[in-house]
Amino acid sequence: MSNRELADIFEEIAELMELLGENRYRINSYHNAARAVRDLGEDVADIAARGGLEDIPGVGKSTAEKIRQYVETGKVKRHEELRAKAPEGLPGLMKVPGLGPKTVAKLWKEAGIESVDDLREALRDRADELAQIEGLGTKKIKQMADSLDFAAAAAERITLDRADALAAELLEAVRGEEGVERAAVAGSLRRGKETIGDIDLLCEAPQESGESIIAAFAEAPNVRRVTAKGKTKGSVVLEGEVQADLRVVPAESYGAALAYFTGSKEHNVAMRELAIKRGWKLNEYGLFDDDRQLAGKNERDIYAELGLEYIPPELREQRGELAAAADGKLPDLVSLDDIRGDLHVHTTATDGINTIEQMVSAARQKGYQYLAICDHSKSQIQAGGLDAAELSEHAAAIRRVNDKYDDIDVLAGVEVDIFRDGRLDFDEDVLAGLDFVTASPHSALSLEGKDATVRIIKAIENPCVDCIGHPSGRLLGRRAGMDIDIEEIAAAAAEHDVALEINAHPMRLDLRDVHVRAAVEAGARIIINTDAHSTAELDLMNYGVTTARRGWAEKKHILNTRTARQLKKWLGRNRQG
Ligand code: DGT
Ligand code: CA
Ligand code: CA
Ligand code: ZN
Repeated sequence: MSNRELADIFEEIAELMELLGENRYRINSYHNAARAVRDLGEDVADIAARGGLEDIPGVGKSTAEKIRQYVETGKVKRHEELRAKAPEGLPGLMKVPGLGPKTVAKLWKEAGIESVDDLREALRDRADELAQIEGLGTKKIKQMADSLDFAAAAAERITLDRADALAAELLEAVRGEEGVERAAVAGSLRRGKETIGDIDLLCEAPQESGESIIAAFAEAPNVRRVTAKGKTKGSVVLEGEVQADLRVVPAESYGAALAYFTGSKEHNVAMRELAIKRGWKLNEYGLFDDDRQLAGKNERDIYAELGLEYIPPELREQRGELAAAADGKLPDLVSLDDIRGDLHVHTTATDGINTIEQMVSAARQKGYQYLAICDHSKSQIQAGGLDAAELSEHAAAIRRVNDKYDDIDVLAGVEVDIFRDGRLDFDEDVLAGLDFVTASPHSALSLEGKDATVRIIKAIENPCVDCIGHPSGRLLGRRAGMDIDIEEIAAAAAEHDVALEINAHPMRLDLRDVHVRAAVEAGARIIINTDAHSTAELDLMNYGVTTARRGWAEKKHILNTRTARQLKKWLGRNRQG
């Protein structure tokens, strides 16, 4: 039983309702409930036990009742009822990237497709027939086939936040054990890679403690099955079929093992070659000159002995970091402490679950100097996007809140849709009245080649735009997003002095690491935003910072490391008064 599982149930209720053609307003309330539950810092069962369900923002009476059902029975009645009305393979089919409830309804009613397997078969045997269905067509059919492939490839990997939470639980189970000196995450999770295959953990302990530490690891609450249990290594399968390994190593080789199991494999190979060039040997036990250990206890010593600056894990991808470290030219990477504000958050005015006041209060608690409220524009119908009149009212409300506090600048902004042709959802006279304008693509995200790049550049050229939100529009594991030419986009952004967003949400991470690097090299400004739809999501900032670091970004490249004064000066570049 977990918050995440309950959130998935609410999400599926919303999808099934849409599939079955039910009331739109009700459907949105389930999307909101899913988000509210997913973002809670506390277990719903604990909240239910102390009678606090109805105090959760975004949770009303009827949602609270459903949470109680879940806590008591592990099920939600409404969910079971809806499931009974549709073939059991349909929820899975709706989870295929690009297949919303509407398309699935068509496939089901007009082609008898009731599961992912049915669809795969139909795409193989009768694609032409499917293309005849109204609203589908050959292009859409081709996209479906592509996204089935994409989903199959992505299914094995999980998002960073999920891996983080699972790893934290495992480390907690290990850290209290007798003999444990140090314990840490290694592998792709330590490097902050955008998705994680399996979780690699390491702990330092004397050999005789190994067995009991591995036993404690195997008994961690999130472990479902144990696949290997030895004296120095354990392997387990966690909820959601995620695999995790723990290795127990002695003090003298902890640093070497940490370096080795952090990887990447390509980085390791290059490090080992460097050692060989000096007539030495490098492995997971240490750096050796014949039998003499030169380093091994601490990771830093290995880099130092090899004549390298310490290379932060995020850079260990064999993308030039060894050469830079040898020359003493590694970037001074931006860190979470450098961040002074968030410039893309939502509120209850559109699809957020917290009010302006609540978002501002959470930002002040973080010590932020500024916060830009950027709710959706009118074309985002399913998110409750604002029209010009509503936006103007919302901006006034934001400014009233801003006037109450002199320790934070609350900016009245918008996240305006970029249409497929690069035009924006609002005219310049509407946008010019705002303090901050983010323009983002939300639809037509399978746009290919030149069209995608032209679309974004056109938005960059709009004189009202300050920042491009999630420029490719990808959703990890769900859709690949637009194949934008980042060099061209970064050059345009630099020329027009428009910032590019690193959207920190672990499902997005967009700009992605290599895009960040291109933006840094082109001299474009970058802003790291959470796109928070709740106060809890403001905490996702660290994933954006990690992605920035993987793109070699320094503090000076990131606009929201500036003070409020500096930021406002920049915002004045294309605003009067
Ligand atoms: P993942 O799990 O697919 O997200 O990616 P990683 O990087 O965590 O890879 P994983 O779990 O297969 O291995 C963890 C680390 O162990 C990897 O980053 C480097 C090291 N490693 C694994 N296999 C090899 C190898 O064959 N040679 C070398 N030099 N290192 C390896
Ligand atoms: Ca791994
Ligand atoms: Ca591994
Ligand atoms: Zn947004």
